[in-house]
Amino acid sequence: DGNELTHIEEYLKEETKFEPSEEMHGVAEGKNVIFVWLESLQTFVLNNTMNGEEVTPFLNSLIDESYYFDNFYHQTEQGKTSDSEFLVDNSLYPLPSGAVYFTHAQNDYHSLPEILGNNGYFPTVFHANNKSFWNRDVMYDNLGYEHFFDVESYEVTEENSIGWGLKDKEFFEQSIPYMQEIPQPFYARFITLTNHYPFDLAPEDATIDKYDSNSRTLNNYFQTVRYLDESVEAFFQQLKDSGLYEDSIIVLMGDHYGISDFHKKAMSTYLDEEYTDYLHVQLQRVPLYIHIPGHDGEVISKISGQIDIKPTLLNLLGVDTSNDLTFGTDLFAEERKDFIALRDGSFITDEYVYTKETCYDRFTGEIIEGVEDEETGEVVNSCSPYIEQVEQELSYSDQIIYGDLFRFYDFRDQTILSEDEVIEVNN
Ligand code: GP9
Ligand code: MN
Repeated sequence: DGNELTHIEEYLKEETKFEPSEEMHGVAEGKNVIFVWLESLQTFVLNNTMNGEEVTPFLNSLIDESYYFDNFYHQTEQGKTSDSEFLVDNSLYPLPSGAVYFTHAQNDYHSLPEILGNNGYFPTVFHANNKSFWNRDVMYDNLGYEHFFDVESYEVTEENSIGWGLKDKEFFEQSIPYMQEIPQPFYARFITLTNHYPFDLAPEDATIDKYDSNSRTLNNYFQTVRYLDESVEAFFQQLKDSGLYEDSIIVLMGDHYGISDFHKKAMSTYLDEEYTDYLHVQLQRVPLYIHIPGHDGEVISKISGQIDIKPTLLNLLGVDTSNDLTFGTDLFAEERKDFIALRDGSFITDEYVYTKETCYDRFTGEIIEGVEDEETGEVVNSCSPYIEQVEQELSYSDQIIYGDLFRFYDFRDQTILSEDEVIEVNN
């Protein structure tokens, strides 16, 4: 019941409540939010070459004109893209197994689209796939999206499709006219598709070689990543040509890894680095750009994750977040929570990476050995103080979802309702 929420509320107010940046508060007030989901894009291809060629020329150049976070981690599990959507909209963790989009699509949430909807925004999603994939149609409705431009909104032919469906360049191009019609300001998500496993691409769309290794997946990946880079470049141009650019901020984010640890050998050859558990965690970094026209931006290297997006966007848009309950904190805040938790209990702090019961130096990857505590006999090291808190935090988030606990919370005056009051509200 609502009692469990008492502890959780207390935890969130004490451990994850930090003052959002005053300097960035409201800098994008009233602007459209164009949020591009970069399917399967990982940070390791950015500012990198393959056979001497730059893999992502446009995205590399965009770093100089954006707030770019180079130590930003995805926190998804089995729900893949849908988990990343859930993290962004709710600042809650996805579930340890299964997809929350399927299992808890009827819960009460206090989502970003709902809050923005109440602040005069039009929340919408563009994605050229069946509306019921990942149960999106049901979940989007519940989260407060006004409209979902699904595959039915696009002209999809054999020529303009590959792999999972409509090619990304076509997808963006066909989306522009809709963007000019919908009410502004909007909060619009664009979910790309071409850079999806198994990374198939028509030969005429390839502008970089395949890689040469024992992994067909990694070999193909560079070509679809380059295609994604070009699609985003074209989209920026279309936004400028249509006049939408000036009134918008553009967020670009990788949703989750594309190359699993099944491809260790090829990855280790490409990166010229031994594939350790430490490297595996570091490969969970995905790019995050916040591009605000008129701002020079900067590269921000502090540790960060998808859990942090909701409070960050709300603060940029000038929405007060003091009554919200989130596990993430504003990315521009001076003081932030000092760890990023991955869904499997691994975590990253300023100095350490912890995974599979081993503590590593974040910068060198060296293992940090423990010492035996004389009193308890327990082996402790620099990661030990965080282990319990990370478990606690993930479990609190799970409790909120499993127990549908936000139905007991009145966000306006921050009070916990009793079972009877909840029944009354619903009747
Ligand atoms: C499907 C697309 C890809 O609509 O979002 O889903 P994924 O397999 O990456 O979760
Ligand atoms: Mn995905």
